[in-house]
Amino acid sequence: MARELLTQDELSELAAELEAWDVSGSELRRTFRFGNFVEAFGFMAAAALVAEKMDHHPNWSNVYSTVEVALNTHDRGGVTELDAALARAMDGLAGAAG
Ligand code: H2B
Repeated sequence: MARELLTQDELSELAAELEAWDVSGSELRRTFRFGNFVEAFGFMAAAALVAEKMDHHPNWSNVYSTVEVALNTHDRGGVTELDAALARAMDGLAGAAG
């Protein structure tokens, strides 16, 4: 099920798939770097719509052109397939940036 914690094997597979993400802890972490604030905020606005549709929301912060993201499933206390799906969506939205 999407809301079950991923196993160590599944996390290893995910680490190989999501090259730009740090999969080592109890959350998926990535720093996105854009050309300027408007691009960073545009990414956040687009990602927010995806997250709301999924009913699965990122922990993130923004400083000018940088967006730091940490994904986990709060009510499971770790990483589930929902986090993987949101990470993939964010990678798609960021395009070549990062
Ligand atoms: N987002 C994340 N990242 N983890 C959750 O456990 C979570 C969420 N729970 N978004 C959702 C909302 C829950 O609070 C609502 C009621 O479905």
